[in-house]
Amino acid sequence: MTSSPFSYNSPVVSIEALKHSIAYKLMFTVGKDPSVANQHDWLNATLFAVRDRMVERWLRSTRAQFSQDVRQVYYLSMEFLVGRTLSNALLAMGIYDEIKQALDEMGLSLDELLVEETDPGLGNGGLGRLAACFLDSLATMALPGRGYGIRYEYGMFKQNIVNGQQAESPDNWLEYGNAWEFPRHNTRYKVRFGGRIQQEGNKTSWLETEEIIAQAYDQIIPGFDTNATNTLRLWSARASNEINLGKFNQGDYFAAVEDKNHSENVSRVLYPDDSTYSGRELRLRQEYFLVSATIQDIFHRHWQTHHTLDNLADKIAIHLNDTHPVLSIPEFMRILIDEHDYAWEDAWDIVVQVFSYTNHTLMSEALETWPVDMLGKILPRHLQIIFQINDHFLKLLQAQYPGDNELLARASIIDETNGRRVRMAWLAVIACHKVNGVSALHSELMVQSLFADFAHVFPNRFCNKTNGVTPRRWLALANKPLSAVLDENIGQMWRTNLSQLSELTPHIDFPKFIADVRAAKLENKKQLALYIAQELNVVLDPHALFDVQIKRIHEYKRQLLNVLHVITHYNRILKNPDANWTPRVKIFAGKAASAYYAAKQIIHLINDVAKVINEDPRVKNKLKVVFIPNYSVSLAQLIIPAADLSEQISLAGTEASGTSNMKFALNGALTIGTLDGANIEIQEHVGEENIFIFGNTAEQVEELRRKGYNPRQYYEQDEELREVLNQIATGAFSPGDPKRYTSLFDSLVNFGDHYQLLADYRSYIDTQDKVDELYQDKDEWTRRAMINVANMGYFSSDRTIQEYADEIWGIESVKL
Ligand code: B1H
Repeated sequence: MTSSPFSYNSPVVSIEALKHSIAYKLMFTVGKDPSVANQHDWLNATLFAVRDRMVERWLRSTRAQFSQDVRQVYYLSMEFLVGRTLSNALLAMGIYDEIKQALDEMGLSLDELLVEETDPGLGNGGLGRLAACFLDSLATMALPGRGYGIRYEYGMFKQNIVNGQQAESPDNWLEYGNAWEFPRHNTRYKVRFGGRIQQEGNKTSWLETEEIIAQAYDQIIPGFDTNATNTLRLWSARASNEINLGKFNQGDYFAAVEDKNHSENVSRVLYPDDSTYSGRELRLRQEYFLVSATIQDIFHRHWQTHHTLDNLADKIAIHLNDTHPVLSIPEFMRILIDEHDYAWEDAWDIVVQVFSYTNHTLMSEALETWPVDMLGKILPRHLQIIFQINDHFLKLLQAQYPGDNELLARASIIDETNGRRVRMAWLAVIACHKVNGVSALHSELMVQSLFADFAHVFPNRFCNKTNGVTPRRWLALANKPLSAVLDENIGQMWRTNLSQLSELTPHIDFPKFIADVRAAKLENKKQLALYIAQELNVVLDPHALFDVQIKRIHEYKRQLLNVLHVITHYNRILKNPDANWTPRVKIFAGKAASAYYAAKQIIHLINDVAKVINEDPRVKNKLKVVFIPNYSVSLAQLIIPAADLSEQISLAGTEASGTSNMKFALNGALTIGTLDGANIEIQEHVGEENIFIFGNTAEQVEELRRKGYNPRQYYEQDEELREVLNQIATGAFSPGDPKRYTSLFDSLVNFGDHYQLLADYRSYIDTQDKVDELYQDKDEWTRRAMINVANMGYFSSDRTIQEYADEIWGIESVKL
């Protein structure tokens, strides 16, 4: 074995042994004869064979964590968007090429099997994917941590485009089984709802509750090039009585079974909306379901080793991925006080040391607040504890700021301004020793706006942890052509030490390097073009500029601003067809929340515009527009490496961080973006000359709002903009339904243009012109793209996780 500092040690595996275990798994675990096995059977056989090899590492890791009795972090999240597992596991174990060869010799293609794997959609977008990147980094760095979430039976809905519009269908991802999970039939906890409180002296009991069962399903999270692994534990709901025997005996069979269905509903489906908080009772039940099962499990594990809860704060850290699992706090208090007789102060002391919380959004419509009545009905004891926490806090505040009743009303966990509601973010801030934002700008705005009062009360509580992405999935796995070029020039170690990308800098001036990089990009673009030809029947020129905006569809992300550019560009081509246009392909993908009308209109408009432009013979190859349906982690892995231009054009001050911005730059795309979220830090790292920044800053946005923003003024003064908006309003792209977009027009021109598209339009268009110009100089474009890649080391989730480990959780790597 080599031990060069430029490459990883590869394990010694025999191809024959791999072939044998795949064939064995097909027969004895899948239970099929090779002569009748289909692709999916072979995929499962391969998954099982690989999983077996990983189990050994897993058990060893878990044993090491246990025996070294190190402090652990538990990462609680309602979403984990892990993506497909097989390819990642092969990469982590260093047997990708070996399995490929083994399958090859068996007459099978690894590439064909890989795309057979269902991509579990257990998340909405950035927040869920961040959780998955964090698990990957924790495992790779041998940091002791576990993810806890919900095993939704239905993940994010599937998106079809029907007549230009989004149509949703259920994502039954477990239909063909999930070879990667281990059901833990003996790890079950009761989760209780409803009931009443009984007070006897000092003792409070929660009685007459309705019960359901949470059952654990475990997944191995492999670390890259290490024996370290971690666990993702997902909970699935089971009815506590298989069927309601009372009703069954009364002969009401269907009512008995319906009851069972009712309780299992808790883990049935992911809420597919990450921008407006739902307020539904089922969501509250889901959140408590995750929390209750998880906290019981954590206490159980701790008790097994320590036989006391007094040292909890030394041994565990619990992290809340947004407020969704914040009921953990009253649950933790409840167990210590009601079940273990702790005094309030002692329990509270532990809570504050154990818990930490990440805020992911400042937008009021996404902040969780539960009506006091609803919370009291479903979790009466928790509501009581929340009131008590609030009392303690308000007393403290009163002592510190006597007479400031307005402050008291603002900082109270109970919002009395519209009905009585529990502000979950307030609860998190009051109970956690650390609260972080996800980019420098967002963390700064967080203490200036949303948490301004608390920042005075708890000056050391707030901090920033800029997001990152795992280079394993987002470069090594997604972009093999570019990875090969990197390996050839700087060795392989960037996979676990992304800062080493900076060693590319001296290579950037070599024509051979630039040519190799460009060839890699072209290969990726051809792959994507092939997919688009097959799926959408649109033929693309892979030499055109691939301009990509892929993310959830939301007004604040301003896909509509991108559409305004598309139409502007189209108009210009028609006016001057023979000019030297830089051929462009505009690529969109993303899901709209099913009840979000404005977002659905945007999808409709993109498809309407695409149809008109793609069918206009005057445009030819100068401009093409595609909307790729059903965006997912696996589609992102295909699309991002093929991008030349990354659109990160949210209104400044609205996108907390963004993470696709990092993935694109890491894969050699140039960014066009506003000074928002992590774009700002990307600019600082890659240099102003190597990124296309436009539009108002967060401060200017605020100032415009303060002074009274009048979008109509831009409409009236900018002729080109006016033409575009009039075309949309009068049905130029919806001739069969000319009024289709009048309300969209009104929302921009007459009803306030909440996300200030018109204010940024001119600067955006002018910047897009600079993009076109630079793309004409292919070498210079590639040079700048590679300066981006060379400076993306900071945006590895390994860096982010190291900061959490050191500054928030206080955990250290285990020795293996
Ligand atoms: C982000 C969410 C989110 N922010 C509510 N907030 C949800 C809110 O199901 N819900 O109720 C789900 C998700 N997601 C994103 O987090 C930010 O918009 C991104 O800017 C950020 O990069 C990402 C990760 O920090």
